[in-house]
Amino acid sequence: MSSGLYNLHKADFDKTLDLKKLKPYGDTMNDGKVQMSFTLPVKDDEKGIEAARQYARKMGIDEPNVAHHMPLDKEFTFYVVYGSCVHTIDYDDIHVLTVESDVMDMETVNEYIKEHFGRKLTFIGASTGTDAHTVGIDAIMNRKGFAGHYGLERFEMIEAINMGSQVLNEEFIAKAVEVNADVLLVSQTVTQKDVHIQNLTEMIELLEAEGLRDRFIVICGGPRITHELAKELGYDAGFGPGKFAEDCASFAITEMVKRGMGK
Ligand code: B12
Repeated sequence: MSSGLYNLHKADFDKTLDLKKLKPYGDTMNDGKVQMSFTLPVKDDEKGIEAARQYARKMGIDEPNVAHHMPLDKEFTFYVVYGSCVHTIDYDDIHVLTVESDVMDMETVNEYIKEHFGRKLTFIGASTGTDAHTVGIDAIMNRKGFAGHYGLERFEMIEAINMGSQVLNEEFIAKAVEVNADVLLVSQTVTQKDVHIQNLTEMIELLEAEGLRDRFIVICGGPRITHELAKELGYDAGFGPGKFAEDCASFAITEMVKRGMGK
């Protein structure tokens, strides 16, 4: 164990930590140490290294040290910079909107559905719009699942329909109606030019226009999706990295019961 980590366990730990002025921890409390990487569109030479240092200083990094630099091309260089960040944040003033349902495991989800619905529930999912990324929605839906968490296809009481990627919102909604889905799962990975916001918004607008919004539980997910963003855009919930089939299924079925959609 490094001496810094050892210090964490010493009795004076709480005296030096001020959550109102939270800073990164590197080796000692409040040292603000961070390591970051970025690319500058310049040659890999001494001038480029100085540019990286100056840029880091402007970002609030004190005594920046260019720990690594590597040319990506003639005119592009990758830098790893290490230093102490001067900025602090008030941790006590942070309020995050999170999904508030208890997470059940696969067996408990199945039992809950049997008890409250007495039938299989249909979950339909897709990566919509122009988004070609499938790994996120597959992680939630594919039988084998992701990172040791089984996907919805494996849940005995869930009929999981995965439409894949680049599915138009109209096509997705039409299929949801055709199969009489209970839960809609939308995945968005690409966020360039806020394309995910436009696409997610269009989905809700189409559902509303067709008078279908209240018929389904509508959930979105992806690397940059937070529950707060999802709620803002009119979704029932949003899930990001580190969330799995059981998180999303637990939310959907308890929410359906809350809304009187059970038997
Ligand atoms: C693999 C990959 C690809 C593959 C995709 C193959 C496939 N079949 O999916 C290919 C090579 C095709 C690809 C293409 C492109 N890609 Co790409 N890709 C990646 C990469 C390396 C990994 C993404 C991934 O699979 N993550 C693993 C999954 C499991 O994580 P996840 O999606 O976050 O899912 C988890 C949660 O978010 C959540 N979740 C996700 N969806 C849902 C849905 C619901 C309902 C729920 C409940 C939860 C949930 O659950 C999952 C498990 O916890 C990332 C970089 C990276 N390292 O992340 C870039 C990345 C996503 N790609 C990127 C880009 C830009 C593209 C292209 C536009 C590149 C180009 N110019 O052509 C194209 C896309 C074209 C298009 N029309 O979409 C950018 C996106 C930048 C941005 N913010 O918009 C990234 C971040 C790379 C980068 N640093 O620039 N890509």
